[in-house]
Amino acid sequence: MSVPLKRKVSLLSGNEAVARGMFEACVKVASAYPGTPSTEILESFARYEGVYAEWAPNEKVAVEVALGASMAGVRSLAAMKHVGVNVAADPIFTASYTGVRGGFVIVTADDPELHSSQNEQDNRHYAAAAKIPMLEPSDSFEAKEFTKLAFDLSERFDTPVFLRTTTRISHATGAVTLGERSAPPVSPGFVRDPAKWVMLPVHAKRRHVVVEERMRRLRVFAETFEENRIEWGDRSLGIVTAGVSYQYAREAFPDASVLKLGMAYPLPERLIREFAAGVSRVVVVEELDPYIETHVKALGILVQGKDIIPIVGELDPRIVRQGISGEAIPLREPEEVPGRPPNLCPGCPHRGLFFVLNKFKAVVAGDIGCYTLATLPPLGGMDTCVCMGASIGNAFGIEKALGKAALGKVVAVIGDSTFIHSGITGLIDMVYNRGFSTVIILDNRTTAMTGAQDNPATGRTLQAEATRRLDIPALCRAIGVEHVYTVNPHDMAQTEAVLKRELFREDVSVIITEAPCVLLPEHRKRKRPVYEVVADLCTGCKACAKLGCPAIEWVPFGPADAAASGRKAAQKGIARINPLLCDGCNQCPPLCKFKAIVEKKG
Ligand SMILES: Cc1ncc(C[n+]2csc(CCOP(=O)(O)OP(=O)(O)O)c2C)c(N)n1
Repeated sequence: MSVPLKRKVSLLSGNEAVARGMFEACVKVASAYPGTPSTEILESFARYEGVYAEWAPNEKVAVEVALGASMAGVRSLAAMKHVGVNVAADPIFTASYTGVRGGFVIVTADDPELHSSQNEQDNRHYAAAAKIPMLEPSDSFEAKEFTKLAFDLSERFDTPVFLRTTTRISHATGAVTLGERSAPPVSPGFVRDPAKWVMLPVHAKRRHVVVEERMRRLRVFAETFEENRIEWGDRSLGIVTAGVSYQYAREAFPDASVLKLGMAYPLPERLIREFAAGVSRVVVVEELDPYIETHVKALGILVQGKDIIPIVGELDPRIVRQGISGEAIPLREPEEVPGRPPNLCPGCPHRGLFFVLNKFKAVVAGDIGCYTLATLPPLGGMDTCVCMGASIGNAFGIEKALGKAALGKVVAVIGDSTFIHSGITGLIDMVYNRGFSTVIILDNRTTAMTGAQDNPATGRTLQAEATRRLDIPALCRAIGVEHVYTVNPHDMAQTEAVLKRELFREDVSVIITEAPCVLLPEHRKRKRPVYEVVADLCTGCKACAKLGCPAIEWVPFGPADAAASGRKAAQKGIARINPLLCDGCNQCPPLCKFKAIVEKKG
């Protein structure tokens, strides 16, 4: 990215604005694991010159790398989606004790409404639990400014700082004033200080006292922090709000008095009291949990919140207006848009695996990735999905619960990136504790679900350097798995044969399905065949439709069509392959026993 220093205002998404803020704050080291809605922070930052940005194998490692960089006196940041903080919580809670040297910021990108997540947790609680201050921007402009502020606060108070965004902040674009880079007050170099960096109980005990003293100073700071501000208006209604909810509240009640909190933790008690005393009715407008509301109530202030504002899902100006005013505001007429259930892409290698796996009627302990879409009909191929890496542990637990009866009936499926993220330890458990379930690693050469990021098994870094490629089969063997096989999931006959053998083996097996994601540029560049249905041979049996491939369409016959074409009256229609969608994966031709699916010539 060429950095437009001369242009002073740019339209940036919240994620791009955070990256710009990192650049202006002279961040040296940034580490992340992809996850919607946070992914583009590192992707944008990596394009600036002279910075180091990496994909870590998981969020815990990302935080450890960034903390290490901070220990060595440079500014650093770790970014993740909300559930990533669960994975990274261990180093985060103790980083609160060690504090920092170079400014250290952790971005938690929350996902109210679960646009792309397995839960809707509210990570403001993490700030309070870990005793780490948290800033909450309410648009792209603030996303950049708060990022810079977070680094200043981190160094000033010797603490990691959370920057919390939500999907609408991360992905919406807004005007951002671009600034110059300003050098941080610290300089690189590791200074030995075991009492600060080595968290033995004897040291940690003293650091806890430091943390509490820091919290006391931060509480004082919060009272005069200029991003906690009162906007006086009509005093009959006072809204306390933060983040994107501030925009909704302002739009719904442009004349109301508003206390906008730029710092979600710690909260400014005196300012809240002053605000509440100046208005006749106080309402907290916040998405998800009654986090601010609980705090305000603890101050003995009469306040409304989740009794009138939903606790589940995102808000919008209509919901806020309706909740506070009590008037029923009708929804706009829904647009006439045909429903489009999510589906695996045409030619996706995962489809071949799940089609075959279905034949075995096994319990499929699943995981998170594109392949989770195989849960939906017609594949209906996944029975559990909890969090990244859970499939292998879940499968082993099911095996242990069922005992010998589980032989041939329990399978774990997990993507390459997810296996590296947090599946490896589950596999070690299965080997160590003498399991016999089958683990299938779906290696599509990328982290597809979040937009095709590189990972340790792709041989390329975030900053597009060639690197050593993690050898997944060798890794599995090193763990102690004796039966490791690689199959091409588009070759469903071969995949079925290997599954049939391994499912019933009284020992752990790993089957790696290896075929590139169809969206990878190197795959798209390859010349691929296109298949077509020979209309005269198609009997309308729909065997091919069981794949659920979006390229296979169904053309129903009108009342006269069957007779006119000389077919059996029972035939309801024929299959057709959309040549624009067909990826030439060759999964469907073997399914047609009438040999009606052939390669299109010319
Ligand atoms: C703790 C956590 N971090 C990140 C994510 C976001 N996420 C969901 S699946 C996934 C990786 C998917 O990649 P892979 O396992 O290779 O499967 P693919 O999508 O390529 O089939 C990521 C990063 C998440 N859900 N949870």
